[in-house]
Amino acid sequence: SEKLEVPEALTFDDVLLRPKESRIEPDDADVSTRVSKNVELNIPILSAAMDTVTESDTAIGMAREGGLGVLHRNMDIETMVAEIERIKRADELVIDRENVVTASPEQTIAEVDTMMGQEGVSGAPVVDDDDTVLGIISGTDIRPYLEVGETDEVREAMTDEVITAGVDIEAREALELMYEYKIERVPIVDDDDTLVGLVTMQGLLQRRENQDAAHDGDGQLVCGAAVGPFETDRATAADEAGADVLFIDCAHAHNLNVIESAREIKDAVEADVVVGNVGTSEAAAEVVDFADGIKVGIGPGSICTTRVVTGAGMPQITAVAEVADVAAQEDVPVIADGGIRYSGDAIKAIAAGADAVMLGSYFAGTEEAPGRVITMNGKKYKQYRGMGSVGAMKSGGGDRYLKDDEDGEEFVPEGVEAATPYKGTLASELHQLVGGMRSGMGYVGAATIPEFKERSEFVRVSSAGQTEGHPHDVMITDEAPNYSPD
Ligand code: RVP
Repeated sequence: SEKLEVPEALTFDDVLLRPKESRIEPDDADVSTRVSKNVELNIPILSAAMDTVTESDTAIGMAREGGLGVLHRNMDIETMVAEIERIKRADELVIDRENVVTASPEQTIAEVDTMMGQEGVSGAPVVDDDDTVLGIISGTDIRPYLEVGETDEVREAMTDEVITAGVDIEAREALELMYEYKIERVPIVDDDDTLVGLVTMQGLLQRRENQDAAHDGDGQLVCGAAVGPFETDRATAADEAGADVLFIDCAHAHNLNVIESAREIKDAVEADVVVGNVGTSEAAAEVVDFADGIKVGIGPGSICTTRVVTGAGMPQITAVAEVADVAAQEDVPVIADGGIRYSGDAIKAIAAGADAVMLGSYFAGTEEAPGRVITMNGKKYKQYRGMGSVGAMKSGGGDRYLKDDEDGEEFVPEGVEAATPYKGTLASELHQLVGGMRSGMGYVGAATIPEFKERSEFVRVSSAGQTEGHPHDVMITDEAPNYSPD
């Protein structure tokens, strides 16, 4: 029957990268990329919009390492706005006035000491009622008074010859000022000496530690946010709060209602809009004219049961390659979402045509990820669940899978609730992931992601070849940081 003349579709384990002539050492490989038309990253990695993967801690960690965290949408809009603001403020050079802890000259030493302790700061600009900067007070200034003059006023103890700077100060200048005058903080003032912000040494050092952080045009960390396909309110709120990329969060974006609504959202916001998930060239063709990025993945996720529950899906390497062919015509970036277990899978997804990859389970066990720590048989795990699982849908994500009935009781889930081994920090996981990807680029002899996409070729692997590729005929005695047997 013609019905049975079916095309083959491949996934990660079906293919390997053909090794090629190379002069590229892994450290030389440039892994910077575009995640959407206007947003660049320094590593091609995104953390999934899932309630056990990405809230602000994960997003801050991702952006500090050069990637992008995508906030999940199982939270109300207000909470999401606060999360976006937290990410945006995290590594700002100049702390905004409203977030600067200040002292008044009439406060007592005891009061200011308590206040600094509560606010977790070790110094504060001293301002009068009009916010004019009069001085600065630090732990060092007040220490001598604590024994003998707790009721003395701040004006007695403060340093009144205060070094200030204007709003256009750059990180390097701020650091030079601090070194020259041996100070820890520089109040930022306008022409009338009114306080408008603060630069701290701690903030500067944090920024220096993360040289490869992904920043927006204002020097703030980049931030992504998931929005439901029909959630225009959430989209505009996230946009106004400063999210750089909105992700239309849908399990089947080749739904024409979803596409119509995504177009409307795109017109209503300034942020880039990534549309997904899709898995075929036909779906890509429907969105390529307006999407700033296309996200690919129908059923590859580790916690996803879409393929078994619905019988529909596309093995991920074929899905990415099909979509990438269409996206390339309009120069729209492609994100491969789901199914990545090892760094080798991630770089294969890029070879298939993706510009960046999104992972859930890989990050769910990290310290930064939300979710409970569970102990089983003396080992630590963290909760990891699909957004289409019963648990996640009950706490709000029901419309992603469009299956909940009126009272929300009888879900037909397309995901499971699981646990994943507790890992270390996000930074150490990313180090392994990106390190492996760089090595893959070395094997292919490509110095950049675009060059790698161009130059890489696949070979097809048999099941014997697959077995050969994993450790075999040995008993693993020590855990490797980047490999665990399935
Ligand atoms: P993985 O990295 O394999 O854990 O997959 C993560 C991806 O799985 C997510 O980015 C999302 O596209 C998909 N997902 C999330 N929830 C579900 C589900 O419940 N089916 N699937």
